[in-house]
Amino acid sequence: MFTIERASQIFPETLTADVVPAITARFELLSAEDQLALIWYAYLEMGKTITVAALGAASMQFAERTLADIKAMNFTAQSKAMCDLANRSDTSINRTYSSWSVNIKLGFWYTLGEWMAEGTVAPIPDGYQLSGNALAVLSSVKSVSSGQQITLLRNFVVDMGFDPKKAGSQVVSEPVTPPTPVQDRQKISIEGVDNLTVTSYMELLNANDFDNLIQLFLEDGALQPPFKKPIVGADNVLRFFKEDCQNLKLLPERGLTEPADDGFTRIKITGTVQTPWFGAGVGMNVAWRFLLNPDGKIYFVAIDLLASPAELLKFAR
Ligand code: 45D
Repeated sequence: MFTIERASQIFPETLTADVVPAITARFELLSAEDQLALIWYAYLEMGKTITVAALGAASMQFAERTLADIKAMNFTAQSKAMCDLANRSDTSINRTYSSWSVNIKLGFWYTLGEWMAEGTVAPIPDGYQLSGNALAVLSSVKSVSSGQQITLLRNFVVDMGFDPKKAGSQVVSEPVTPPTPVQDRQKISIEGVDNLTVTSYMELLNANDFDNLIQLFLEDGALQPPFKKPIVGADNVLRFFKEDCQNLKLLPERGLTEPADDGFTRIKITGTVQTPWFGAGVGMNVAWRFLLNPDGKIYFVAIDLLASPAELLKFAR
């Protein structure tokens, strides 16, 4: 019998971008001031090559109050509020921040970044000197691929704030957009893989059709996002889809199907994924590792951020 633990070990030759958790861990050791300045410099640097898109107004309404409160403060208080976020101290702004979904957090910082650039919110002090450690982390951030850089920025932001329960039980997230009308959906084809469950997974996720997507999973099935523990159980996976997976663009390219124990099937696909934040500007190289039961239902799928483009073509037999 497969367990989630065993399932997560299919296709062990897949090399993931270990630099991401490694750089994140070094970042978290820096002072709050260094963290904010480092993100600012990294963000400016990236802005030269890729552009961030603001999310729709609908998704920003949840952060509006907090943003207005911060805008009304003087520079000293604004800097303190931002440092508090990085310090994860117990403040009311931090508690509110922690209750937001990833996209609302990113939208909040996106807005603050705009305001810092135009001078309505306290900028990073002119001539701020990063510590030696912070400079080393910044140069590591600059050295990785753009898909890995945006994953780092996302990590840095997600863990700020203060969550009294340590496990954001009630997340405030954007309303779920209606699924793309059936006639406007794009058909997916994957070189080397002809599997209805897998192609439906890609097509339904691209269409934001989460209620049908979840039907592909077993009730006790699991999904493992990059660098995370598996999310177990169809209800939890559905919540994750609705909170964190809107408007993604999955572009699977090729793959391999193999029989596994007990009549199960394992399928590895590689390709790229685009986030609504950066659109076609950044393609993240990923692998999907599926384990399907004998009825073709998803027992397990892991999404890995790949170490390098060479991994896109690696299918060890
Ligand atoms: O502190 O099949 C300032 C799943 C300075 C689902 C700033 C998936 C101060 C299943 C600049 C103001 C989701 C797993 C801060 C597939 C300061 C599935 C601002 C994968 C913070 C394929 C910083 C999807 C800002 C994937 C504004 C892999 C930073 C999705 C903004 C990955 C950073 C999406 C942004 C990623 C980062 C998105 C917008 C990595 C966005 C990253």
